[in-house]
Amino acid sequence: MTSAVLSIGGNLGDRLAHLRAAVAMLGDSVTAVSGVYETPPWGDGAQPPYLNAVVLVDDRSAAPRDWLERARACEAAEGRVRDPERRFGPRTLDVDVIVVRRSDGVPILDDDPELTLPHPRAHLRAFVLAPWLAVDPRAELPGHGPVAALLDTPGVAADLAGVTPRPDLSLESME
Ligand code: PH2
Ligand code: MG
Ligand code: MG
Repeated sequence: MTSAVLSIGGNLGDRLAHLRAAVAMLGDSVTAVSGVYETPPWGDGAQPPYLNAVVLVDDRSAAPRDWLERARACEAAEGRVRDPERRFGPRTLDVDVIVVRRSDGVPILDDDPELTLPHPRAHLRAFVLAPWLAVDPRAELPGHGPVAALLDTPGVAADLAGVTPRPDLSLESME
């Protein structure tokens, strides 16, 4: 059994609809969903702003790779097209696996380039850390420490200024 922290984002098409579709596809594994944030694009030239959020998931039958497969299934369902020339280019939906933990809470570490755990750039990304802290005030990034402290590091703190909560947009289920 594993739990995971997933970062979801997108900057093409109906951005909110793509994020909502990801949460819906993750289904019963979802234990918490952050608010939605509008964030400046990071990397790779001019492109539209993103919507970002963080989803916490838990599934007694999921191995670490299953989270990657589910992430890719969500991206494919939302029409994600990968441009091999533009690694950080615009996309309808991106679902990144940030951290995976065993049921006893021990983080799983892996240097596999296909699924590096924890995510190798998460500690640098205010658009991951801010929603994550909002949904879990005690969040820790293995190898880097408390997420609250990471948001205070100079580069991240500067980026945080551009990370804008959008309380008018919600991913909570509308049942
Ligand atoms: N994802 C990227 C590249 N740049 N910028 C923002 N603001 N949010 C993202 O989710 C994002 C990005 C590649 O995964
Ligand atoms: Mg990403
Ligand atoms: Mg990705």
